[in-house]
Amino acid sequence: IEQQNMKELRVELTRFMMAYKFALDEIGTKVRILREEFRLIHEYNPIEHVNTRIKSPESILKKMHKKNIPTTLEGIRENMRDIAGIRITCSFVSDIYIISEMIQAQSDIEVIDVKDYIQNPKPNGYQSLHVILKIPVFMSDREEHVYVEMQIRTIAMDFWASLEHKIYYKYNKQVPERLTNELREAAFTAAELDRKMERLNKEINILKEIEHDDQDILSLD
Ligand code: 0O2
Repeated sequence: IEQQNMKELRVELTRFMMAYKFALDEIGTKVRILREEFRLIHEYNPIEHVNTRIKSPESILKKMHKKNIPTTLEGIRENMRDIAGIRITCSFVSDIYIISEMIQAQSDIEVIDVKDYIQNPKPNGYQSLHVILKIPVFMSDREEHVYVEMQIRTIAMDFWASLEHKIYYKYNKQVPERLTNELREAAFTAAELDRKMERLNKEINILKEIEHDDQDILSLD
C-alpha cells in the first residue's frame, strides 16, 4: 500500500509541476509571436530579451512558510501565483505598456492582478510592471487554468533589480540605511536614463521620418 501511495504521489506531483511548464511554454510562444510580428511587420523590436523560470521547491516551501499557505497541492495552486514566471525586458518604458496591453487583450488570457511598480516604485526603488495572468493549458484528459507571473521592465530596471538582489543577499538582509538610500537613488538614476533614451529614440525617429519624406518628395520629382 505504501508503495502504491508513493507512486500516486509521484504522478500527482509530476502533473502538478508539468502544468506550470506548459503554461510557460504557452506564454513564451505568445511573446515570441509578438516579437516576430513586430520585427517583420513594424521593423522594430520592442523586446530585448525574455527569461522564464519555475520557482524552485526550496523557494516554494520558504514562501509557504512565510505566508502561512496551506500545505496541500490545492493550497499551493491557489495561493502561490508566481510558481511560473516570465520576465520580459523591453527597450523603452512605452514598450512595456504596449507589450503588457497586447498580452492582456488576448482572449484566452485572464488578467488576475496588475501591480505597476513603475508608476509606484517600491520604497527601495524597485521598478517593474507585474501582471498575474491565468493561462489555459490543454492536456490529454483535462484543461487547467494556471497562474503565471509576468514581469516586464526595461534594461535599466533589470540592471538595477539584478544588482540590488545580489547586494541585498550579500549583506545578509541587514543593509545600512546609507546604502539603501544610495540604492534608491541609483533606481532613480536608472529611471532618468530610461527617460533620456526614450526621448533620444523619439527625436531620432522624427529625423528619420523627415529624411524619408524628403526622399519621397525627391523621388516624385
Ligand atoms: P523570485 O526569486 O524572483 O521568485 P510575493 O510575491 O507574494 O512575496 P508580492 O508583493 O505579491 O509578494 O509580489 P511582488 O511585489 O509582485 O514581487 C514578486 C517578485 O518581484 C519577486 O519574487 C521578485 O522577483 C520581484 N521583486 C519584487 N520586489 C523586488 C525588489 O525589491 N528587488 C528585486 N530585485 N526584485 C523584486 P520573489 O518570490 O521575491 O523572488
